[in-house]
Amino acid sequence: MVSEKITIYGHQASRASRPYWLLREYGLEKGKDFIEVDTGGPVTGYNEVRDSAEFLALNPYRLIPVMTHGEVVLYESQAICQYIAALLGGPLSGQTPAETARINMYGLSSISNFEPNFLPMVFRQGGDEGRARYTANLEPLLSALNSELINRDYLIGESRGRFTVADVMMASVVGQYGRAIKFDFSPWPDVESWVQLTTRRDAFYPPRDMKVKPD
Ligand SMILES: N[C@@H](CCC(=O)N[C@@H](CS)C(=O)NCC(=O)O)C(=O)O
Repeated sequence: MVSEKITIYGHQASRASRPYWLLREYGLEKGKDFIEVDTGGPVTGYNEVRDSAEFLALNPYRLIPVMTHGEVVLYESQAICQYIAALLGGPLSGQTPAETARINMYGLSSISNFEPNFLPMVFRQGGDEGRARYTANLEPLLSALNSELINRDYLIGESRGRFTVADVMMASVVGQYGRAIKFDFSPWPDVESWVQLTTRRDAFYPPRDMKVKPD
């Protein structure tokens, strides 16, 4: 499907799960169509990759995921997902400049609005008090997302919408983290059904044995 293999640095139980989900949505297979480089972490154990000169040349910030595709080198999970969608095209990608811009908008919103409140709960930061505070922060955000999903299945497209990279990016945060912490979405029924629709797809599989750090 792609003439040159995409390489993703990062393991499934990290933000690299976002491009891996998208690659699977395109029917691409690990090893055959794309390469996964184990950069170590809490699940796979730590290794030296991230301290290597090769890796730091790709991302001087030392963070995963990183993608290489021929001469193209990208870090930031949202940028990587949007590159893959632009490269492989089809209904998962933006069909017009407006759709592409809205896809970018949801990618940015996922990491600027939702991630700073969901991720600390995954790592149980602040214990019960932290969870209450992050949940309170999320209430207006989830109400806003719910209003965007009323009468829709997906974020982008006409009528009820169609599944796109925008859903992959947003559900990688709201859906994946929300499910990991058993977040109660019931006050936001349209978000709840969208979480179910997106994260029950075959191509989505969360890092089941993700270990979370205690406080
Ligand atoms: N905004 C970045 C965040 C990247 C990031 O913080 N990655 C984490 C892993 S999910 C990381 O590399 N942390 C440092 C470490 O694990 O040593 C993205 O979405 O790609």
